[in-house]
Amino acid sequence: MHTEPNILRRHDLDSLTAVERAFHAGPLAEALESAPSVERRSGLTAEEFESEYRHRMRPVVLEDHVADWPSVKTWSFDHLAERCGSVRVVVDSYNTKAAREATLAEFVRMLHDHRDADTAPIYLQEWYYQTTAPELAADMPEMDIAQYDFRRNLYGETASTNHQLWLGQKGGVTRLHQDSYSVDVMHAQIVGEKLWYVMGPEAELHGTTEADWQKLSDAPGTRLMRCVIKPGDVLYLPANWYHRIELLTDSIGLGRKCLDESNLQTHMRQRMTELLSLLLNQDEVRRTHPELVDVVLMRARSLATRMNIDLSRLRP
Ligand SMILES: O=C(O)CCC(=O)C(=O)O
Repeated sequence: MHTEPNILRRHDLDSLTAVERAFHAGPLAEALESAPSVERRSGLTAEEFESEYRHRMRPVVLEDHVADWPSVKTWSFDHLAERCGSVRVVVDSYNTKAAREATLAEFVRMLHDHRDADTAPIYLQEWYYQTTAPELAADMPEMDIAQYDFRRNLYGETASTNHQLWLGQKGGVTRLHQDSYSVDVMHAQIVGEKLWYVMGPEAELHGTTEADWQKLSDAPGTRLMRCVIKPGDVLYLPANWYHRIELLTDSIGLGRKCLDESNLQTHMRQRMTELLSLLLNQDEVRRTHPELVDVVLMRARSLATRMNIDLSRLRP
């Protein structure tokens, strides 16, 4: 059985907990306090963004880049509850024990009720709103800087507009992770503020719960940085950068992924590896990666649906 040596890339609960703990106390937490900020730029043209950041694979916060979006100007939690309150969502979907179905209106009510309660913050993570509330898309128009997204050539227009909304309560956390399939992150902040800690793709630490966090913090490849994004800001992170997010206030953000053509080969290889492993070796995969199988199946099914693929047939 292959065990991922880099603790930052493991998905088992012990490793996830050890990494999360390192963000709260110890050498990594101390290094984060003084970590440099991700560069902030305002008024960049799409060409400047391309040449200064995307082609050089440098993270950047584009200040106020979507400040004129209707969502940034008008949205609140209550506004969304009024517009699409009956839509069903899965709250706390990243926490298998806490995950539960609710309507969006119920989620917003829970958010209000939890405000003064001594309970864990609730988070509606990765809501693929376009299948259940497509009318919201008009309030988040396509960004000029995202035109390079190669997924529309691969999967068609519908599948490539598979963006996600993240709605959560102050204190909510998305643990450190890299996005799957080598896609770039473009995260637009709509309501509230979020703190992002990011690390370069070379960041690596072998070991288990006793890992040497000082070594990681000191390594040049770690490239530890932080930034706070505010309504109207867009954070660009090149593919495979690690990120961990903490909600400084109640928050709504749009996760919009982009596939850079230069990552096409890696992207296809990762997708094929997943699909072929599921198809040809599912029992072994269930044994070695029990926490990932259902997620990967769900993602593959949803991509197939959006691509209009009939899963009961071999050929059209
Ligand atoms: O905002 C969050 O909590 C997570 C967002 C994220 O991981 C992403 O957009 O890739």
